[in-house]
Amino acid sequence: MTRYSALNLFQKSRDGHKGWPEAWRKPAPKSSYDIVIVGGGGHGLATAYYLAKNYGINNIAVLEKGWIGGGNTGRNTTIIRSNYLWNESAHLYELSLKLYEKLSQELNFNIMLSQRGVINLAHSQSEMHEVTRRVSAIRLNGIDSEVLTPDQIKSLIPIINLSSKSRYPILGGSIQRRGGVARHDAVAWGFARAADNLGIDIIENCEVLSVSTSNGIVRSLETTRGCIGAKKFGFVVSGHSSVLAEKAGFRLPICSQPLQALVSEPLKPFFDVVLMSGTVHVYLSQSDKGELVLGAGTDKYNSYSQRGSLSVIEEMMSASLELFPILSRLKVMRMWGRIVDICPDASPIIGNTPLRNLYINCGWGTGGFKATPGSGYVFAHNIATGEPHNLAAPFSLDRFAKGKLIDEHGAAAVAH
Ligand code: FAD
Ligand code: PYC
Repeated sequence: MTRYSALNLFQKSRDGHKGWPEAWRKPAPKSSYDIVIVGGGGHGLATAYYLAKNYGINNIAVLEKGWIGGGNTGRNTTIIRSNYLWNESAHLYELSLKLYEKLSQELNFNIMLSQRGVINLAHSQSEMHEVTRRVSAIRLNGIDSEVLTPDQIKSLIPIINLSSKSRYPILGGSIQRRGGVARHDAVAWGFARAADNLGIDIIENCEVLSVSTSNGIVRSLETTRGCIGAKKFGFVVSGHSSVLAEKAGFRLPICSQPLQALVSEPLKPFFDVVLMSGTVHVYLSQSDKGELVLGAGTDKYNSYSQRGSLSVIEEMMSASLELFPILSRLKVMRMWGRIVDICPDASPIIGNTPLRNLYINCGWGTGGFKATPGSGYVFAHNIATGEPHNLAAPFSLDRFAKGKLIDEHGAAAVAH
């Protein structure tokens, strides 16, 4: 009997809001699986889901040291888009956006996708040239992108400050109208429930402490819930990728830095796009609760602490006031931070590792939420077949040895 049986539904309606069925089981870990995924964020859960759905592999565990989606997945600012410069990235992020467009139906879980448009501002002539070049490159890849004049920006955001006297006057910008936001928790919960329905064991409160290897393969993982073996392993532990890689005996070209965000007190709906400025350095959107959601760049030091420094918040606030003097009396309600893993070219690593049965998916930096379904889709292919998916092949670890970097710092939206 499934947990969504008629009996459950009947009991739920009889009890009103009591007795909700659990969304996924809480199984005890088995001693061995076909595949173990470490990391119960969106990317790890999506990988497990597509492994089961597309490759019929169900004997899988997802090991999560905390709770599902409690990492970067549950702490990001929910922006999704596919307006990347290079062909390799454009195709990967566009796959993800296309999967997002059908994800609520696919998972039967409302991820609250809102394609309200993502605007990037330009504040100088050289930035306008760069915006125009990017828009052309993006369109050549079949992805929607348009140049905006200041008047068009004003009609989309009537409260924006377009004064030519401001320190960084707005000369124009670009928009991806299919970009927007999606509810981050729902993405994790939707994938978790769907993966669980396909028989995957989601094991929370299960931290991987050490990795046992011999003859070039991973044998098992020592965890806080015992020793767990598998034929194949996938590490998807954003923020701690280098820590896990070191336990497995290899190094990653990654810097781990704090990234912060904050929300204001709630306001009536007035801001129905996502806005970014890499020059004054802030991005903002309005949540369904009415809060303004704001963020900026990373703190410029390596750290595993879960908080950032006040100077970043201060700069973020002065940047928002540059764009929106009208918000000067708005109060900040709360702020938070989390660690992001950043590669030298601001692109992810997806693929094989020096250990033959270990695969890694990491380095999404400040921008991996938008990639969640696409990343899981291509990584599942990699683990199931042993070979990278053709869209993920350029993102292999050995690109750093070959010098084939995919520099996407400009598309990262927030500075690394
Ligand atoms: P996570 O959700 O972090 O999952 C990894 C999991 O691994 C964690 O749950 C962690 O607990 C677990 N783990 C770690 N070590 C172990 C271990 N030893 N054993 C077991 N489990 C372990 N991206 C966008 O596209 N748009 C945005 O607007 C955006 N805004 C952001 C704002 C902020 C403030 C931050 C911090 C990030 C933002 N990002 C954004 C980036 C995005 O959140 C991440 O790239 C993405 O969520 C990574 O997903 P994940 O599943 O790989 O990682
Ligand atoms: O990648 O779009 C993005 C993003 C916005 C804020 C943080 N990351």
